[in-house]
Amino acid sequence: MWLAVDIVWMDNAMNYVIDPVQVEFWSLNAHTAVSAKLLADGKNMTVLYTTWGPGATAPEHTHPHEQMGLCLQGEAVFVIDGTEYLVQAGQFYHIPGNVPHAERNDGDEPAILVDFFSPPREDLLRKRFEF
Ligand code: NI
Repeated sequence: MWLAVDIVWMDNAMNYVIDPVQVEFWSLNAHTAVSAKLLADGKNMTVLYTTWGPGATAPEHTHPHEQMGLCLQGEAVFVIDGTEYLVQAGQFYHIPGNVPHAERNDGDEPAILVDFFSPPREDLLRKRFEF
């Protein structure tokens, strides 16, 4: 006997539930070996999913947006305000606005990071990294 259960999948324009597998990848400019997916384009924040191949790098940069995130897979070195931090799968990070930072993957396996930016990153919404 079947129970009547309403399950709503991703057929809603608001995308209340987001499956990264369904989101298209694009190459993140100004980075090496980093691909990105724009997971959510919210009113007050932007969520970006990035995959970092072995040896991947991001240039040191600074933006007014507050940036928080988590490492879903692998590990990444964050240089935040001149100090290096190793962020491993399952760990989170927090970069206040206007604090210089860079990231890289020194490991042998791809790393996956999910970033939450507030206010929204207008550049990333255009699939361009400008900060
Ligand atoms: Ni940043």
